[in-house]
Parts: sequence; C-alpha cells; structure tokens
Amino acid sequence: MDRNKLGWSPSLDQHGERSEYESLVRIIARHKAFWQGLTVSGNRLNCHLSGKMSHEAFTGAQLPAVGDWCATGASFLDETNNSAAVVKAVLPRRSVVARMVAGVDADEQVLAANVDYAFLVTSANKNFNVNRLRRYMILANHGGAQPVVVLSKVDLADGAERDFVDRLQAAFPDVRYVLSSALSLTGVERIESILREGKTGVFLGSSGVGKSTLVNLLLGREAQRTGEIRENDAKGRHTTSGAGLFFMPKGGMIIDTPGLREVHVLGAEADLDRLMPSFSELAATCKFGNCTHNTEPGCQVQKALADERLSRGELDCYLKLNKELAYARRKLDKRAAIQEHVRWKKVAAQQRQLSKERGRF
Ligand SMILES: Nc1nc2c(ncn2[C@@H]2O[C@H](COP(=O)(O)OP(=O)(O)OP(=O)(O)O)[C@@H](O)[C@H]2O)c(=O)[nH]1
Ligand SMILES: [Mg+2]
Ligand SMILES: [Zn+2]
Repeated sequence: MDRNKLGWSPSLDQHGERSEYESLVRIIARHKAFWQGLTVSGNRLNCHLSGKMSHEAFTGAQLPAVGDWCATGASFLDETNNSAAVVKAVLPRRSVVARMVAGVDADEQVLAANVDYAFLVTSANKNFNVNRLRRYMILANHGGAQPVVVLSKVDLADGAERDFVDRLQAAFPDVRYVLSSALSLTGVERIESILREGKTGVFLGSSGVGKSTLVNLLLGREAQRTGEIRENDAKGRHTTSGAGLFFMPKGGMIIDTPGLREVHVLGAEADLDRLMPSFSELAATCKFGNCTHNTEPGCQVQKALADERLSRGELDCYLKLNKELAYARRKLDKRAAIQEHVRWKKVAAQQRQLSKERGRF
C-alpha cells in the first residue's frame, strides 16, 4: 500500500527513517495488552510496548493512540500466535484530539491522533446541546483537527431542522455542518466528499447519536455494532467500547470512538476566545484588566447581560470552560515538571555511576 493512502504526511519523513526501525505501522485499534497496527505493506501487527516505553511514559499522551504512526522493531510471533513487534517510538503527531480525564490522576487522554477532520455528531433530538459541542470544538481546534458538525437523525426532527441549524449557525458561524439521516442516507455523500483519499476523520459525540451507524454506511459494511437508545431521554447504551480505524472504499479513513460520558477540555485560553469571540471582545473592554465579570464596576460583560446582548447561559458556559482550561493546564504543567525532575535525577545517577567506574579503573 502507498503509505500516503494510509495517512502518512511528508512531515514524518525525517522521523521514520532509522536503522533500528523495522517497520512503520498505523495504529488501528487498542486492545487490553497491546495495540493493533497496520504496516504499509498491509500486514497486521500486534504492537507491544517495550518495558522502557511503558516505564518512561509519564502521561497517557506519550503512549500510542488510534491513528498514531509507530516505528517498530523486528517482528515475532506473540503468545496469541499472531505477528507482533515492539514499539520503538510513537512518531510526532501532526494533529490530535485529546480530552482531560479529571481526578487525582488527572491526565490527558488521546482519543485519536493524526486526524484531518473531527466530525462532531449531535442528534436532532434531546441530545442536541450547543455547550457540549463547544467542548468538542475546543478539543478539535486545540489539537489541529478541522471540526465538522454532523446533525444526525434529522428524520426525527419533525420539521424542526431549521431551528437546530439556526442554533448551530448562531453559535458557530464559521463551522461546516452536515445534516444526516441513516434512514434516507442523507449526508453520506457530503461526508464522503470531505473525507477524500488519504484523509482521516474521527467521529465524536455522546452515546447513541449514531456515530457507528454512520461509520457503517460510509464503509458500506457492518463493521461496527450499533445499539438502541433509551426512549425517555434519547441516551445511548455505550455500544462501541474502544476506538477503531477503518478504511472507506473510496480511500478515506474513519476513526469510530465510544460515546463519552464526560468531555473535560484541555487547551489554551486563546482556543476559547476564538470559539466565543463576542465574549472575549466584551471582556477586553472591562474597566479592570483582571475583571472576573461578577460585581466589578465598569464590567462590560455585566452590562451586556443587562442589555440582553449576551445570555446568562453563554456567560456561564464561558466561565466554566475557562476554569476547566486553567485546571487542565495546571495539572499538565505539574506532570511535566515531575517528569523533568525524574529525568534529571536519572541523568545525575548515571553520571555518579560513571565517575565511580572511572575511579575504579
Ligand atoms: N431515526 C434514526 N435513528 C438512527 C439514525 N442513526 C442511528 N440511529 C439509531 O440510533 C441508535 C444508536 O446508534 P449507534 O450508531 O449505535 O450510536 P453510537 O453513536 O455509535 O453510540 P455509542 O457506540 O454507544 O457511542 C441505533 O438504534 C440506530 O439505529 C438516524 O439517522 N435516524
Ligand atoms: Mg458506536
Ligand atoms: Zn468584566
């Protein structure tokens, strides 16, 4: 297979050529103990981590993810009697969609790597939620994937499509969107025309919005299981369990992901300002540079709220996202600092050992 058709980009050329690398693979699935990779010649390899890599990976982001390009060592047969190889390196990612996993072990989790497009799927029913879309949008923009909103199940909209579209356009005036329905095959061609040969798109969205159904339609086969949704709240039952990369007959690649219960953001403040420019423009004109937009005099945000130029919902969303972004940055910076500290301790120990040995001879 021509590696460009597998999603290779010229920027990787300088990283992929090394004598200790036996093959280059694109990661297509993750299993419990290993990852599955596809070589440029079309062979499947079970990719195992070297002890060194699993030891030194300090954040989830340093481990392989679906969509990654990895360099491996020589192949062998593993305990499952399949061709396998040890991952020598995860090549630099040209784009990524990653979320924050909160908690004591707060960390970054890569949902998909090296993707051109992030299809943000939301259905034309109770699932539709602009604030949730904003979260996905931050992840896509921050990671360098182009967002495309897919308004799915328009057959259920019962004539209210226009209303959904109006709300989308008001919140994201510059973003491309596709209306889709699995019943009438609406939207399939449109997505195909975006996902051209060699391009990779990841499907993201809550459980039950119809991601796997669309993926199957685009692949022209039942590659992924699909599930029912609950009647009362239109929520899905988490049918898809892990991300997987698939090949479309026309040459594009799709990563299907499991519906996320929580979408904690990570990114820069600028990502949020770009997403909600009306808010950041207002905030920039507040009297005090460090205005928290609560009770300060001369707060333009409060003024806009009073004049109904800004809605309470928008303001709350902005403040919440801003707080989460700051939290994520703090946590990730702390992790990076610990990793650096450990690295230096190792270097110092090695140097001590070396001078000890020199003294001996
Ligand atoms: N009416 C209607 N139902 C749809 C459409 N697309 C999918 N569905 C139904 O919605 C349900 C959920 O679809 P899935 O494709 O499994 O949803 P998913 O987003 O992959 O869900 P998870 O894997 O749990 O994240 C299934 O019963 C589908 O048949 C559509 O366009 N219209
Ligand atoms: Mg699914
Ligand atoms: Zn203010």
